[in-house]
Amino acid sequence: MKIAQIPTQPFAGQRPGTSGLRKKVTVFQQPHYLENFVQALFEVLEDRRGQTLVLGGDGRFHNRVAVQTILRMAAAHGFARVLVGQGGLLSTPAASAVIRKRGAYGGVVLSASHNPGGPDGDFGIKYNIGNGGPAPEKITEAVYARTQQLTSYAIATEVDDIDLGRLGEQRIGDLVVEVIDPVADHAELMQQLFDFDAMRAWFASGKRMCYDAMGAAGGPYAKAVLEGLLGAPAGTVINGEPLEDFGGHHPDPNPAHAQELIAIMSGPDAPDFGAASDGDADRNMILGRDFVVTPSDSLAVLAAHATRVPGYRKGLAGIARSMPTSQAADRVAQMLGIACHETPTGWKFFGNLLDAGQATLCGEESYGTGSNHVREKDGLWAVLFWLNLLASTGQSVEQLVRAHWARFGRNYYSRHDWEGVATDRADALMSSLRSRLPALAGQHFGHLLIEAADDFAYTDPVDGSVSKAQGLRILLAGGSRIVLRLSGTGTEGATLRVYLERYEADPARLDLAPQEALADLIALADQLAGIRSHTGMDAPAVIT
Ligand code: VG1
Ligand code: CO
Repeated sequence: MKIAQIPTQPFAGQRPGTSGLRKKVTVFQQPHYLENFVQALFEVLEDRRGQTLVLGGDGRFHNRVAVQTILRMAAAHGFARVLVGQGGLLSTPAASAVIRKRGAYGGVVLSASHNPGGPDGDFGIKYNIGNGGPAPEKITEAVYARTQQLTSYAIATEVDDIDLGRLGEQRIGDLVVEVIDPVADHAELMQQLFDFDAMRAWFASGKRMCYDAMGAAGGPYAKAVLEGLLGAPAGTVINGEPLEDFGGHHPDPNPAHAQELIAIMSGPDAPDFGAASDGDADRNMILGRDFVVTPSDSLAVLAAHATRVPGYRKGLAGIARSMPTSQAADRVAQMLGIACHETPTGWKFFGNLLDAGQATLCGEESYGTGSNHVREKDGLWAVLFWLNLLASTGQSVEQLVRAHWARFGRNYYSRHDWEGVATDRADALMSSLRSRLPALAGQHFGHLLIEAADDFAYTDPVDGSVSKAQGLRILLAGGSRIVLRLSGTGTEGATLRVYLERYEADPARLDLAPQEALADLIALADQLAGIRSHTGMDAPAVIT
């Protein structure tokens, strides 16, 4: 092996967003593009020498090429060992589990998550620290700053590719590359948390489920646990083979993109339980028979029933939710007498709360749910939590949710995504509304009263770091909210996310269609922000 110093020049725009650096595959295919980012990362990780790194991705197009490059760069930068998932595969929650279990220094996860894949799709890279969670902004900003100053990168040359199919140790010079089973550590962790006997009995009694892995990384994990350990019949997991282009689908588990599963769950022979996960298997969608559970409600239901599950028998230290996520979990926290923390969007903001023991369960409205078992959201974990509840209560998904609404009231919720907006128009919309926020408090719009309006800022209670401009909030009397923010994961133009929430306690009004229940707020959002006029669009591209 030789180590080459390859001359390079900075690329603009290598700043990680909500969850790592995401760009079109064609951007990553430019010579030196990935190498520059990895060089900047390794330079920032000053005490990396002699350490163990975890490496893997969601299996999308360009994954294998990128894995070989990063292995050669790890060899050139003094790492002692890299644990890489077989086939280059590691779901995001599995990478987190492996980092924690093996005491690794950190991990590199190659994923653009729920974004489409393939040669014309997206690719991404993110770094996770030793607690298994996404690098905090302090690190991602330092990496970005380095990318803007690079003149060369170091990489091992005159070496063979690692055989990613062969389990066990191989070498690049002094670097030991260990190809590991991507599923084993995560599956073992699941068995520590959930009542596998009860879930096995649930399947044995003839209950059925359908898990849509959407042609992405979640398939092997779901098959190993559901069809393997829990004895669910073969075929319980659909689209279970990870494909480089996800079969041409958009691997985003929501009712808009998981239409095959929605059709199965609303069909005449619908199984009892439906679930789906995204590209890197950290998101989850939960369905009952002809019944969709919102992610915000899912978090609240899991929190309310947590002590029924072995891993959470002792109760919860606290709950954390991202700011746009509905306040359903807050009501459960209040009932339990524990804190409900409100953080900016993105899992990295949960890390300190979890490490400090201030939160046990976390959730985001974007189909993300998780706990202190790892430091990422975890699709299969959420599905098993629900399955454990179905098995231990004997109730259906719909019964559990309706009982929850009857007890706590219902937080009607919807997110409207305006995709592909010209960046300058989206910025103009946000800055115009931002400048008018101070004047909104106290104003009436029909029967709606605005109590407060601000640009959400967060001070991390553990390390005191401050994150500003995390979303425009319009808070109305009675607990209703309108939130607007721009996506930090897209790769084309800007995506405006409009989050809408209304609380309803009247037992006679718990069964409305969400878009109707939220109609006043939807109209007010457009009136206040001028969404249609700014974007020139008639309707959001995706409603969840
Ligand atoms: C979106 C979601 C956010 C989530 C992030 C990463 O970010 O809104 O809740 O944490 O994706 O999820 P944004 O900035 O586009 O709104 V994943 O599964 O794409 O890693
Ligand atoms: Co994801």
